[in-house]
Parts: sequence; structure tokens; C-alpha cells
Amino acid sequence: MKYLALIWLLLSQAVLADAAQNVVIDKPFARAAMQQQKNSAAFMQIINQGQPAAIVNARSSVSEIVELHTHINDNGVMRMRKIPQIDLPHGQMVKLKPGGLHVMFIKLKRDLNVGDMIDVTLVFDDGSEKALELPVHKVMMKHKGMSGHGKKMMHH
Ligand SMILES: [Cu+2]
Repeated sequence: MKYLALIWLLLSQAVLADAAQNVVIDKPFARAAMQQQKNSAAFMQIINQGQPAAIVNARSSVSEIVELHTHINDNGVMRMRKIPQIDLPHGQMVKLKPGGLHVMFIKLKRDLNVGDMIDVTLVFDDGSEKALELPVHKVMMKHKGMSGHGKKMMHH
């Protein structure tokens, strides 16, 4: 049945060409936030083992709006900016992390509590999609001069 073998070959190549299949997501998490804080974000490490691709959109049930963001240094002030896509070059690790690239949740519909699992779907430039389940972590904002660090309180 050479004909069937050929169809199988074409199908398997079509699957291999799919950006969602070629992208490996490592250590994804979302930042814990109360709904009143309105916003949160998701972070992860992404390795693209296939052709150069890009994330062009993201969806989640946790917020009314989901955007792709980066941070820019505007005269020493870090500001978030919406970007049209996150490029995923072949074989490189792209890090979404606090202070850098992130998936932004705007107008939260619910609290994101530590330990919760939330859904995020990444949409790639070839139209393929990858559905993820992310744990919610507490993300400490680093501020200099905060008191209480480095001192161990003993409770008896
Ligand atoms: Cu943002």
C-alpha cells in the first residue's frame, strides 16, 4: 500500500511543520494577584526546535484581555509596552520573565491564588496553538530598602 504510506508521510511532515509541536515550554507560571489588582502576567522559557516562528496572540479565561508585552527602559524607568509578537528563533531559549517579556493579563476576572492552575493558550504565526496549564506562584517585586529582610524572627 504505497499510496497509504505516502499519505502518512505527508501527514507526519505536516505535523512536524507545526510551530506548536516544535516549541517546548519550560517552567511556566503566572504571578499571584487579587482580582482588585486588575492585572497579572505569565512567564515561561520557550525553546523552538523547528523553523523560526513567533507567538502572535495568547488567550486565557482568567482575564478579559490578554496581550503580549515587553519592558523597555525609558530614561531609566522600566515601562511595559504591548508588542505584536514574540519571535522564537530556531534553537534559542526565549525567556519570558518579570521585568522582561511576558503574557499580560488585563482586567482579571478572578483572584490568582498561589497553587491555582490557570489556562493559557499560545497562538503561533502559522495558526497552530498550544494550550498550557500554569501554576500560580508568588512573585516578589525587588525593592531596595525594604525592611524585614535578613532578620530572622524567632517565635517561641
Ligand atoms: Cu505587561
